[in-house]
Amino acid sequence: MAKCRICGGAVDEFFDFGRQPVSDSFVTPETAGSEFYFRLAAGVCTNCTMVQLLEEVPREQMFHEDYPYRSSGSSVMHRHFEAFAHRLLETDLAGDDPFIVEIGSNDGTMLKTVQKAGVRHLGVDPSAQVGDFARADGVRVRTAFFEDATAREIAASDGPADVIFSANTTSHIPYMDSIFRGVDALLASDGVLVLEDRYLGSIMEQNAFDQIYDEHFYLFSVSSVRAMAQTFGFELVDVEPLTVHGGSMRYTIARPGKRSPSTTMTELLARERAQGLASPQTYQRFAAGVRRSCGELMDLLKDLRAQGRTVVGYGATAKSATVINYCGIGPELVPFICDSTEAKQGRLTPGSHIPVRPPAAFSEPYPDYALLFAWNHVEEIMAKEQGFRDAGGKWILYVPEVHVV
Ligand code: DWN
Ligand code: SAH
Ligand code: ZN
Repeated sequence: MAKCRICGGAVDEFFDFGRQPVSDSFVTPETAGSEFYFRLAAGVCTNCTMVQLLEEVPREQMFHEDYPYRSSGSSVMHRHFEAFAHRLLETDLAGDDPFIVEIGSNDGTMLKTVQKAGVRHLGVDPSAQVGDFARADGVRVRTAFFEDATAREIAASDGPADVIFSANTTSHIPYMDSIFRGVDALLASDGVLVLEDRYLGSIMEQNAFDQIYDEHFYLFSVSSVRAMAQTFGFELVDVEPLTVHGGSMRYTIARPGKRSPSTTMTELLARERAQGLASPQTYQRFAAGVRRSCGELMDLLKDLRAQGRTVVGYGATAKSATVINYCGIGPELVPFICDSTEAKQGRLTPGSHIPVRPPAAFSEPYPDYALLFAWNHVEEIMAKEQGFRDAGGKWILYVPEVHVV
């Protein structure tokens, strides 16, 4: 039985997707086949309930000069981060000479608002290309992996941070022991660490099995984050459910006794017990759901091909690598995927090598069906592509189950 990366407890494996490629390695025809593969399998810790991968992908294989994902690719996420930055500016960043550090600052979408307010900030992100976009916007970024040593250097050069913020990043980092040692070195004594990430409760509810991929080493819950904070000498003091990314959770963590815990946490812990996030049956049901969704999706795609219908993919997401490669979707079923990210256009998806094309390709001409891989942005995308529906087009979704709208 594998050991939990957080507490050393026994990890109970509940699904094995087999050998899968790194999800954001969009290749060229020349580099196709060079993707890094690993065994993608997920388990739940029988002690601290942390859901985690059974195999770690070397971080340099995932996050590097050419990492393509940009937070600003979604206007909903843009507004989401702007709103939270404003909230911080009115609360934890309202003191004298405040300082915020963001772990996983990406293209600066969140820190841009802080920068405009003239507040001291520093983004930390190892992906150089996206960091260049942040710097072009005047955001201060250090191209590095945040960990113990990096944090100590920042503490020495810039002093303590009132806020350390991290969205959809700490779930990508197996070495959370080093992260929390770094937070301890960098965070002011009454400072807060604010994490937000896709929420395990929503993933289980929606059978969103594509959220399991190389970058998502952990899938956080209130219960597992509370245990993680405690393990590393901190205290979870507040939680806030969020609707973004198909259902996320914002966690506020402080040094023990520094902030009074909110009642929301007690309610959500009770809800997680009722949902069975610590019971093996929940993960067995999830595993059955994965097999069902993949079978139904492949049947639908093959039927549509047999009928001579055209199907294209919409949103070359990292999570689509799990759906496409585990279910066996190839260019013969989905000839291309359109995506607004320039760094992905003209490339091929990892493993299945489906071409990625610019958004204009979607309406030249519209297909009969669009398979929505970016289902977590469904409202934003369907509103943007109303013309597709007006032309009689239909959307295929596979979360929470396979259905056509
Ligand atoms: O956790 C992560 C999240 C924050 O972002 C990272 N591990 C990597 C990445 O995951 P993802 O690629 O699954 O994220 P998204 O936000 O679901 O990706 C959406 C994709 O769809 C992007 O490539 C942009 C594209 N897109 C588009 O073509 N048209 C997105 C929108 C909103 C659109 O209108
Ligand atoms: N926070 C953004 C980006 C999330 S994508 C958002 O929520 O949209 C994950 C980001 O984490 C990538 O930009 C990746 O380069 C970064 N990352 C991965 N490991 C990291 C580490 N140890 N320290 C800082 N950033 C890291
Ligand atoms: Zn554990």
